[in-house]
Amino acid sequence: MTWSRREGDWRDEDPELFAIIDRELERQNTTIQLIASENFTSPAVLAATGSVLTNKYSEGYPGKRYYGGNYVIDEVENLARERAKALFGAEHANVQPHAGANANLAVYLGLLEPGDTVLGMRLDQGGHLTHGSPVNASGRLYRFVSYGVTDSDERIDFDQVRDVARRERPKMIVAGATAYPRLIDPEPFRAIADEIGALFVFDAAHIAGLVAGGVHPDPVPHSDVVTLTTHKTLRGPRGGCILSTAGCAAAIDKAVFPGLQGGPLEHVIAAKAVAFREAGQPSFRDYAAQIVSNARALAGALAEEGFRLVSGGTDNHLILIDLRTFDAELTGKQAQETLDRAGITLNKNQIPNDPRSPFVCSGLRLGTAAVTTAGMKEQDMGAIASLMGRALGAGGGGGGGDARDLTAIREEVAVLCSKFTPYSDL
Ligand code: DSN
Repeated sequence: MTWSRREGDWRDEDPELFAIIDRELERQNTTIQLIASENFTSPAVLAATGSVLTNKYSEGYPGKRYYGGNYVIDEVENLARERAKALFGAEHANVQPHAGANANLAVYLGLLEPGDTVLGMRLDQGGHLTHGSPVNASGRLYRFVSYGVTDSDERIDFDQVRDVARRERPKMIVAGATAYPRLIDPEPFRAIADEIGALFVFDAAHIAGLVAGGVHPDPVPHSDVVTLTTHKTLRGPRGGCILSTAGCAAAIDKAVFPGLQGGPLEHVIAAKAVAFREAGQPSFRDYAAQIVSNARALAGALAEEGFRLVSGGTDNHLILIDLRTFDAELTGKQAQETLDRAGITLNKNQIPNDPRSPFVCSGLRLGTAAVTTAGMKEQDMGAIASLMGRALGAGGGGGGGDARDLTAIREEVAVLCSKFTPYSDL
C-alpha cells in the first residue's frame, strides 16, 4: 500500500471522526476560549504534530537509541533541545516529557528518594496536583509539606515558606502554580532554598510564554530545575519540557527515560521545536506583553461588573474570580455551565480557603493567552466582561441563566468571535 494525500481523501476514509473534529474546530472558532492553560497553536505546530514523525520509535536520546533508523529523528530532538536551551538560557533541556505532570514526576524521581520531604504550594491555594496533592503520585511517594497565600493580600506568604522550610528541612522546594494571578519572584525562593541547602525547582508551566516573551523574570538562572509545558502561554503543542543545570542533567534524563516514559513522541517534539523558534521571534515579545495587558484590562472590567478578584487583580495571563460577592448562591460549577451555554469557555476553580469542594468551587479561572492569539485587544476584554456579567446575572441567584438571555448572549459572542477567528481556513 502507498499512502497518498489527495485533497480531502482522509476525510472520506472516516467521515464520522472527521465530522467530530470539524465540530471542535467550529467550537474553537465561534466561542470565547478563556481557559488559562489553553491556546491556539500555529499551523506549523499543527503540521509538525500531524507529521510522519509519529511513526518512529526512538527510545533513548540522540546518539543513544534502542532502535535503528533514528539518524533523522536525532536531528529533530537535538534541534528542539538546542532551541529550548537558547530560549530560556538553560544548560540542559529534556524535551521528551509527554506533559507537565510527567515532567514534575521525572524531576522528583531523578532527584529525590521516596519519602523525602518536599515543600510546595497547596493545590487549594493555587498550586498543582503534582506539587504534593494526596491524590497524586507526588503526594503518595514523597512527604510534601506546603505553603499558601496570605489572608490579607492573597499573595505567596514568604514568611510561611521560610518558617516551614526551616522547620521541616525539605530536600526540595517547588515554586510555581496553576491558579495564581501574580508574578512569582524566584529569588526569595532561591534564598530560602540556599539557607537550608535544598534544591529549588520552578514549575513554569503557566508562565513559560511570558518568560520567553520577556515580561516575567526567567527562573532558569535561579533554579536547579525548571519544568514547563509547551501548550499554555508558550503556544506550542501539548507537552512538557525540563530545563536544568548541567549537574542535574544525567539524573533528569535517566528519570524521564527509562524511569517514567517509553518512546518519546517525536512528532510532538518537532512541534515543540517549532514553538521554541516562534517564541524566540521579536513578535512573540509583543504577543506576551499583549497577553498581560489584556489580562489587566479584563480584570479591571470584571471588577466593574461586580466580581471580586483574588489578590485584587493580575500580573500575568490569569484571573481568579471569587464569585461569592457577585452572588452568594452561585457556585463555580453553575457559573462554568451557564457560561458554556453562552459560548464562553472557562473553568471553575477553588479560591484560597474555599468553603466548597473541588467539584463545586466558589471561583472561576480565566486566562487571556488564547483570545490574545486570536487578535483580541483591551477593548474586547471589556466586551467579554460585560457578556459574563449579563450571563451570570441573567438567572438570578444560582446562576441557572435565563434561556432567552443566554441565547441572545450566545449570538453576541458569535458576532465577537467572527472578528477573531483563530483558524479561518483550516
Ligand atoms: N490542567 C492544567 C491547568 O489547567 O492549569 C495544569 O495541569
